Amino acid sequence: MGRRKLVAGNWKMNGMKSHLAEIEAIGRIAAERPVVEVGICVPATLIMAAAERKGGAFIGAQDCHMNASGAHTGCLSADMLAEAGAEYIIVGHSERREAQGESDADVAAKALAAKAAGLKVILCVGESLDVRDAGNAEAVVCDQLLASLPQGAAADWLAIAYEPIWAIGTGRIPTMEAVASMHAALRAALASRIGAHEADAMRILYGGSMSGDNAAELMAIPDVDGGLVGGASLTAAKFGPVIAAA
Ligand code: G2H
Repeated sequence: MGRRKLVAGNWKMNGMKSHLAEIEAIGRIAAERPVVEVGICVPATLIMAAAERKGGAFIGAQDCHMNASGAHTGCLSADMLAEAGAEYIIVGHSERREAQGESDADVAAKALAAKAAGLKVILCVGESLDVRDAGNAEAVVCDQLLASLPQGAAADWLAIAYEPIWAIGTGRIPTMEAVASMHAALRAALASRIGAHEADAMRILYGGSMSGDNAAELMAIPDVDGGLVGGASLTAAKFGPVIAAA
């Protein structure tokens, strides 16, 4: 055990230069709470400027191409993002799996590309409401995790984020029992692939409407090692209480 909590903001397609003051404020909060690893995954256009203002936080990206370079108009490589100042990257977010048709194999390839560029990776998995209602969420999400897991997955460069799709941006979250059960199932699935020791060291974050109102209860669950936070990470006023709860 002894996993350091990881709390990462995911600004999605939000954030202009006028929001850099929030990065500075979040960076100050992070510097005051070094027991928690805190960061913000910003739009790529903000990475350079955010990296200059990050304080005690890390700056992350939200996606990369799986190739290192080439004829991929409009895409960004992991090397480019790292050079700009990103230290982390989100891969496999459900908004990309759904809207951009990213497959599990794509997600694993992107994770490997990110690792090759020296980035740490937050790999997202999660079930739809149909799957949850059908009662087989844990089996589906564990299968998704194992299919998305890159070769050489290890706790020093990879974290998992469990994000039930129906909880994203809706204000709804699963019961604490359901979160606890899912995270335990995911850790067991990890152990089956990478061994119990490595699985025990790997952080499994919860994501989906995490906020200052529910973060303490969620992060008190033994297998919840932090959060991937969307709407509640956009300002220091909202993100601060989540960081404080970790
Ligand atoms: C889930 C989460 C951030 P929100 O997508 O990854 O967003 O906290 O707004 O539900």
